Parts: sequence; structure tokens; C-alpha cells
Amino acid sequence: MKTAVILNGPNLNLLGTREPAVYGAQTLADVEKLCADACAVHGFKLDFRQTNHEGVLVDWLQEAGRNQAAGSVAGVVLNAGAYTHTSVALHDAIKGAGVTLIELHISNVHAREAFRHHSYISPAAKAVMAGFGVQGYPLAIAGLAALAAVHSDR
Ligand code: CA2
Repeated sequence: MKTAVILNGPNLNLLGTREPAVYGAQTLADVEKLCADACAVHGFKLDFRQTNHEGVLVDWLQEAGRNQAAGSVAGVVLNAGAYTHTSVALHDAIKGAGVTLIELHISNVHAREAFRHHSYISPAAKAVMAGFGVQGYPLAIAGLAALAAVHSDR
């Protein structure tokens, strides 16, 4: 059974405590439960993490890349938070790790401030999702399963 790695960046630990009009009322623990249920449906083990530190995300992406190469990881769903719009380091880490990665945003970043319209993650990602609220997480896990099915005949 392969692992779906779900990585969350800065301030996502605050989900459900502020800005419910933008991010909804569910907490990160609720999101983890949504992911656990989706992984059970799609036959993945779940590895769900959050950090406020850019370098920790780089370390985790490299780890996921190594584990994907070894066959134990299906791919990564990354909500990089505000680092999405600033981080060349995360762009380089995704490319360097060679990991299959879905970029995810809870809100529709393209309907928000102009500074959220550019992503350093998108050019290195396999797919990009935004605006589904926290339901985007289980949808992204379904996406990882679909991508894994496409490659299962290789
Ligand atoms: O929509 C998303 O998922 C974002 O990645 C969330 C980031 C934001 O910087 C991106 O532009 C879009 C912010 C995450 C912070 O989440 C909070 C949740 C509740 C209260 C305060 C922050």
C-alpha cells in the first residue's frame, strides 16, 4: 500500500480559528480526518503534516521524492500557503525531488489579491487545484489515485 503525503505550510494550523469566510470553519484536524477517509477509499496510507517553516517543507519534499523513487509513496498534495507566492526554494525542491505533486489551495487564489495570482509551485507541479474549500483535499487524493492508475501499467 503506497502512501499519500499531504503537506501544509505556514499558518494552516490556524484553520477554523480565523477568516472562516475565506477558509471555512473546519480545523486542520478536521482536514486530516477528511484525508484519512479519502485515503481509506483509494487504498493509500496517509502521511499528513503541517509546518510554519520553509526549510522543513524542503526537507519533507526531498524525503517524499526519495520514498516515491523507492516505491512507497504515490505522490504529494502540497498546500504551501503563502510560500506559494514567494518560494523559489520550494520550486527547486519539487523539481529536484522529482516527486509527483498536486498544488492545492483552499481558496480560489485567482479571485483574490493580485499577489496571490502568481505561484512558484505551479510550473513544478503535475496538477493545480484551488477554490474547492477543504473538500479540495479529498479531491486531490482522488487525483493522486487517478494519476497512479494511469502509471500502474508501466
Ligand atoms: O487558499 C489557500 O489554501 C492558501 O494557500 C492559504 C494561504 C494563503 O497565503 C494562500 O494565498 C492561499 C494562507 C493560509 C493561512 O490560513 C489561515 C487560516 C485561518 C486563519 C488565518 C490563516
